[in-house]
Amino acid sequence: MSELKCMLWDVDGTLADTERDGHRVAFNMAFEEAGMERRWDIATYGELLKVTGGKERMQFDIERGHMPHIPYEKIAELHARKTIHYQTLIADGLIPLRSGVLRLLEGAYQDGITLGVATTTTPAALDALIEHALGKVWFDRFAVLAAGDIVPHKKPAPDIYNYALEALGIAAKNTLALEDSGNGWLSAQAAGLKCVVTVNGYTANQNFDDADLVVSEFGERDAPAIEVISNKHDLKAVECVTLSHLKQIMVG
Ligand code: XBP
Ligand code: MG
Repeated sequence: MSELKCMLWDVDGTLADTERDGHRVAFNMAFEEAGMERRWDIATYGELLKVTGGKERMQFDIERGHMPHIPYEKIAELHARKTIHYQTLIADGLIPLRSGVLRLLEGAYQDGITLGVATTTTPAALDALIEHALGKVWFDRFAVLAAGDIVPHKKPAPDIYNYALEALGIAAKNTLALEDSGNGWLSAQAAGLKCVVTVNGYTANQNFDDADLVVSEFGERDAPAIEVISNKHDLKAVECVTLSHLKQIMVG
């Protein structure tokens, strides 16, 4: 039985649906700008999401022969341009937060729960989303922003969660992860965290066996009820995910 002291949030797919209309579009803009023919359509990008990290994703596409070979420095350059395009898309307000995200974040913050981010995404991309979708005040409200290349191995390895826990000095048993993908769930699980999964179009058919709660959305009180996909702790009345539900998961 453990108290909920900390929530670590994944970013892409969890805070907002950034992949299909954000990151994917930005990669294609960078490919076009560099005079490359490769484009990642919606279905192809879904396959490529099994590889976490944008640079790693390009490297994978090259290695399987779907993009011409380019040296790693060129991949990093392309990725830097992609990040600039992504920042512009986010600054234009194209990607809203998912339902219930702000409600849960604000409720947890008011309740004194430590909040942090644990993501594979590049810090500059994370900053853009915080500034334009959440609001600048959240730069001070998150106690740790763990992102990108600061750890040797990206999700599904546990490194980014372990990094955030160590930075905060908070035990895994008091921390809940919020994720949207199979790779994210594996990462949180390997770090010893309980985990709530909110699926999306790209992740709905992935494997979340033994996750603590799997839902279609966090949802809102005054909106139609969410779909509960799995409910390990037998929580009652999950019409939307509340802070009370998250606390019950930790003691369950
Ligand atoms: C997100 C990722 C990232 C983004 C693109 O995974 O894998 O690579 O797709 O961001 P998660 P970058 O949500 O599990 O953290 O291009 O900045 O890597
Ligand atoms: Mg994610």
